[in-house]
Amino acid sequence: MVTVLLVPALLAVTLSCARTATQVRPLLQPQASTALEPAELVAAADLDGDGRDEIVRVRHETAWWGDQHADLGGIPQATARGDIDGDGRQEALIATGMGRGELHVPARLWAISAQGADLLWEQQGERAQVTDLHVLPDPSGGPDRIFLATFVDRRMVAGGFLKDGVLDIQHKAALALCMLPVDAGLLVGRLYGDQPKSPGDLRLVGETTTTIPTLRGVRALAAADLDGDGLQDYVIADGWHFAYGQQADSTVRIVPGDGSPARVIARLDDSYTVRHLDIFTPPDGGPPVILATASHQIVLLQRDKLGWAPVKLATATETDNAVLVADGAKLSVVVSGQPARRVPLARGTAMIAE
Ligand SMILES: [Ca+2]
Ligand SMILES: [Ca+2]
Repeated sequence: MVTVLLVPALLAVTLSCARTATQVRPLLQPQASTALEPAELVAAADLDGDGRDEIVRVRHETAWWGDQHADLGGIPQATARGDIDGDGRQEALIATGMGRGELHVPARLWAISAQGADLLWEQQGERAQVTDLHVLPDPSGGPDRIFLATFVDRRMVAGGFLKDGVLDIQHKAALALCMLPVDAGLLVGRLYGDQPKSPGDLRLVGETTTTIPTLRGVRALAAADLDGDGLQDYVIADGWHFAYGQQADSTVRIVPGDGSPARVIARLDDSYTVRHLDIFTPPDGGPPVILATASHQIVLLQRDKLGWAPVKLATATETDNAVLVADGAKLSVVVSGQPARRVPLARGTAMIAE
């Protein structure tokens, strides 16, 4: 930068670029956080359809929202949101199962609505653990569809769409903790390969099965059209290692839908993995943004002029989760914990290219 300031020709170029770069938008920046009541998991959805998200918090296996509460009977494991019954109001989905102090409960999926908590699905088994949960639009225009991945024994994970309380299994694979239906088929991310402690991988299961190169095992998946070219791009959290405390690389990678080379957009050095990825479009417009829940921090990834800029929103523990909360055009991220925290997001001064 010093060199640029000393060379008038380069300075002129820089200023000219600044003048012509009208398609810029300030990055979302975290504001001072506020403490909320303690929660082991937080969920959010616009339960009454007024354009403002309601927050659901789970503590001691009980969900609390508005003036209601419900006993979930298990440790919260995953959350997602969508209008699963097509009534124009969202439901907050919460998966529960086994965990510390709870070894003999079934895996369950709950739908929290303005009316109450509905049990959508339940499965007994030696490992009651929902490993992945997505709510996806129905291509035929019906209500949003639920895709869920769950252990069916100690090692095998099955994933499928939930229909009338029954899991319509699409795929099974050992330690495939994440599965995501995409336009081209089903993305299946394995933590480990076929041999004990061997690296996991990512496969696209369609009419044929292809392997998408990753750095070892995969822990989280998301997909969206990030660059507006009409093609789905994949976002992948990889780098898992069996000696994760020492050897893991907590990387976030984009596989562009146009076939151009995959690239790492973030490497989170203080975390050993990214456990969850969410992609959202800010209510005031602009390109999609990625919310990454890592083992030790919550990070927002946004496109800037040079690539992707990571912004740390909060520290986190290995069991915390984070959800985006919209209140009209006002955005915040709510992070579980003791206490839970709300981190408002506001447009700052750094520029983001559109
Ligand atoms: Ca609402
Ligand atoms: Ca609904």
